[in-house]
Amino acid sequence: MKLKPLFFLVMILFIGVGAAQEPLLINAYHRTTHSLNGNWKYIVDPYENGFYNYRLEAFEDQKDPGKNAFFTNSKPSNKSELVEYDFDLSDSILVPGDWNTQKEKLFYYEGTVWYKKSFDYRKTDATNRVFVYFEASNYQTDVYFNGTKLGRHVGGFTPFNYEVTHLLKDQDNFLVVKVDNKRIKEGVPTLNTDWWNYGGLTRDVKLIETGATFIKDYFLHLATENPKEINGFVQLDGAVSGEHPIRLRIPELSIDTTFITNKTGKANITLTSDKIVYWSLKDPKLYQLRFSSREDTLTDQIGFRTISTKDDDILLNGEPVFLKGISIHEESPIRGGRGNSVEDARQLLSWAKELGCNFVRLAHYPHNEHMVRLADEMGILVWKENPVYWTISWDNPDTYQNAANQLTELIARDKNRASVIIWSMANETPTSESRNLFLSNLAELARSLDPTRLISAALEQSAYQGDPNVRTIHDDFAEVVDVLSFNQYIGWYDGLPEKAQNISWVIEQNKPVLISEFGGGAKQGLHGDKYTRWTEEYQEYLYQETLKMLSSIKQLRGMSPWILVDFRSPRRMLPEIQDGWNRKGLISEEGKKKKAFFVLQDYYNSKD
Ligand code: GCB
Repeated sequence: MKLKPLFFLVMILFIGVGAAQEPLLINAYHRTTHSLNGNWKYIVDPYENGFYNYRLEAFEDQKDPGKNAFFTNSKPSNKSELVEYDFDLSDSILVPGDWNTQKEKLFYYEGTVWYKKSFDYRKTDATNRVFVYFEASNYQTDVYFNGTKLGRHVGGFTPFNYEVTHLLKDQDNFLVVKVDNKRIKEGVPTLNTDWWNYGGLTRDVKLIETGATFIKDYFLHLATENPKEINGFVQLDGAVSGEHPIRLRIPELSIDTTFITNKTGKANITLTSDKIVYWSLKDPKLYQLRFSSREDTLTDQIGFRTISTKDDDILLNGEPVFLKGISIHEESPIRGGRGNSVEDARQLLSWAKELGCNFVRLAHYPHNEHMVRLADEMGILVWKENPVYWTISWDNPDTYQNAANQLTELIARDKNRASVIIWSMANETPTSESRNLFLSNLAELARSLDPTRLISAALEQSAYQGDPNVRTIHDDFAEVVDVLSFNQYIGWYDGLPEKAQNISWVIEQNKPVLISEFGGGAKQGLHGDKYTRWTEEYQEYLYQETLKMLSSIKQLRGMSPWILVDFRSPRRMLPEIQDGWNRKGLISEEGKKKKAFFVLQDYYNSKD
């Protein structure tokens, strides 16, 4: 059955009401926090024995869950009592961190792991509120605090938080978290991906303490029509009825203005200044700013710039820009496994800079906040991507809601980052009526949450009018995007590198073209002639031929070849070459550059 647009509309309206998720506190970076990182106790639970009784009924749905429900974190109260687990006698694991690369026995594990952290915490003021904040947890997360369920979060790469004010004690709190990374067909992503399904509390966990009424959210950006005007809003949470003054100071722009909130605690912002130095690639200017309400103060660093398209140009602050990019997976080049530290981010972005990039495609899911914060500082443009990858369940309303929630959380977190210029809806999704509707609804959602950025998706190319030597983009979603991006693998999955010499392109859309992927595999240190697959020379040749071919596309305004560093993938098991790694990196997982790195570097340097 095909879903009708009306059905999706009803569903979108329903999301606001039905989502269990509490609204996200943005800018966790600059709030008063107490880290819960470090050692946590964990129990591996493949049969979800701590969640279900032997009738497979969830303990949490029972009147009396009993002590064997792991979220109760129980101990036998006398020597005869039967309790079949004990967090405190169990092994420890580090948070943040995936479990796969911390514990050998969990390398291939996909299922439930329970985490437990005990802690004391005294609020600085009795009226304050406290939230537990997770930067990310892959994939489905059930959170319990002092024996009470806080909620369930679905999606592995975006932040979420729950209020614990009324459950918090000065001593002996326990936070129990069930993380399940089983892949499921209706999930986002679905069963099939080309990356490692790292499980666990993969990013920081912290307590955030706020006043009773506090600044939950804000959005500041240049007006698209007038770059001397700063627009946006600020939103309070708490006892918001009545008028609340919120002061915004941006000292370097001599801005010191007070806004008054409406009945919902929101104030719209309009400011003008002649002095704004725009955030740019050469001068990524960030302004220090400070919001203060009666009970709260929050600082941030924000850059101001515009991003738009005109015909086939991408305009940054009104000037055409060519996106010299590279795709990146979120793996730690330092420790291996899921990346999550500021050092991981710095290494990846420094390599991108060395390559000559002014743009990175953070594939195929939202990366950690360090990446965008650093990109802001380093003057690198960023593509952010929702994990709608390959063939997901387009007709399933829950799948849509899940994708919409993840996109909403991503935009909530990153909407104040000047570096972020593109929200990508999806990667290599097969066209169909229900897929087109799904993606169009997502794009509409993104535009309603953030009308200031560009929308794209990594699409697929096909033969033009049946001629395999002429390629085109034939996809209804191409009408929706601002930047026409597509992946192509001529020379790797599609013939040998020199095939590129015979291919021409017909792009019928009057839009800027971005090649979101091309590439081929090479094992670093393996040498041979340019026709021998897996050698550095083959990959080098592929880059040379592909760059020549792409230069003939008149609307070409950027590219993000696949990929900066070799990354783990369970689809890549060829012994002695892949051994569990996708080898299309320009740099090996050990940090060694391959020959093709220098081909792309030369090309990018020549475009200055
Ligand atoms: C693609 C996918 C990417 C894969 C890559 C490959 O088209 O978008 O996720 O890893 O190809 O290496 O085949």
